[in-house]
Amino acid sequence: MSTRTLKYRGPLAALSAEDKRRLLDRSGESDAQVATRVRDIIARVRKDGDRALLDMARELDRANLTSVEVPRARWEAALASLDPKVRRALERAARNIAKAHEAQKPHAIEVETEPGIVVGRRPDPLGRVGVYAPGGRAVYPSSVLMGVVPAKVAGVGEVIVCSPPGPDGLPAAGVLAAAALAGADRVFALGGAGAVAAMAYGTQSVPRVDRIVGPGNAYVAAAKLQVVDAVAIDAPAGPSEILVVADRSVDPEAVAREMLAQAEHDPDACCVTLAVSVTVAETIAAAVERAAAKAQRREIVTTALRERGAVLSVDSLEEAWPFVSEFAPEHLLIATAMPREHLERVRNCGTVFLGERASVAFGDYMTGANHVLPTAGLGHAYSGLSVLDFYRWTTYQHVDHAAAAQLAEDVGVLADSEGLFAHAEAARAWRKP
Ligand code: HSO
Ligand code: ZN
Repeated sequence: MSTRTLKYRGPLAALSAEDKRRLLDRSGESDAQVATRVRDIIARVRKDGDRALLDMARELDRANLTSVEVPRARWEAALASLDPKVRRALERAARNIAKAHEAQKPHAIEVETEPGIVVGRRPDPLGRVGVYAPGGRAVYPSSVLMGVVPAKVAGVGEVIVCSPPGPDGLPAAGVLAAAALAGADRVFALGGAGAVAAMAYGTQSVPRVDRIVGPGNAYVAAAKLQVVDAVAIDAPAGPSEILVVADRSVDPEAVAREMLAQAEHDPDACCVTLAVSVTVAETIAAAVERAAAKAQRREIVTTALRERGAVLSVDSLEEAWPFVSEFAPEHLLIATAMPREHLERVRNCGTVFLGERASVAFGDYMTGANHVLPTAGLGHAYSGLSVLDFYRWTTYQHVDHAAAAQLAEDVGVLADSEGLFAHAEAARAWRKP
């Protein structure tokens, strides 16, 4: 059996500084050519609107569209003809996502900072949100649910879905069905940077949105970063990642299954296991190699493992936790005897799975947690998609008569010190109650 599938094997402590840096750095080169092409596409959409979108559908998707909007009857038909087993499972997933995200809803707050001074903050659902759903290799109806359901739970006024058309002029049937099931309001057959530009700036038929969410390819990611002057975006999400921390209680085959599950997403996926003791690591590495050789998506899996796959040993769990927080994986699986005990030790992970039974696949589809998560180590700064992404906040303040008189002089002093005399005047006018 080949032992060459995994890029890194051996003790974590023995990794060279260069190898460790390579393992931690999943940022991918920012491609100047992609950025330039995206800039052109955005300019074209801003200038020519629908005309540009229809031309690009022909050029890039080989789709001859007369309109970019997909009539509701089409997506409802896609849902009606969905395999009933798949439909029931999607409905179950949607219910759990709704339940989990309902519980995350924010509340308005009011606080009296001094007697008579009240400061409040109220969450308002966004007016309109755009959910992007990729085509090609990553046609994931489950990801449509992860964007649309939380937006609807938040009370967003209108949720639109954009997904690239195939040659028949329609997005993938599963994406259409999921959009219908999740309660999307409008669907557009639009892909790539053009879709992002249309949602950010609006065209004759695509309404501009307040926030764009959902994963996409390099063009979509680059486009999102170029439209932040007009619209909010979600955390940048790239190729899938998993970090497994395993002790000797774990079934090596279970760890191998988890490594493969994320590896099959993308040849650029990053799958790493830290195992306590050299022997456990060796057993897991062998299980991963065996499973990879038999994987249905073997090309993708073996490329991912060959480029970035690692099974490394640590002497103790204590040695693992600092690496976990530094690595900041999209998914952390704590496959140890007492997983919950370690939760407090970890930071920066997109989402954490507690115990070998908590397969990442459960979270990817069904637990109700969101699977749109920060990757490439960005978990140190960003969180996964949640209901909170679908609000903006209004703050307000109220000052009663006595409090105004109390504030006047100190505010006047600060305003004078900044040379803002009209501010001082506005404050001091209330000196007398
Ligand atoms: N694991 C992916 C999400 C997904 N899995 C969709 C299955 N379908 C996020 O990295
Ligand atoms: Zn997945």
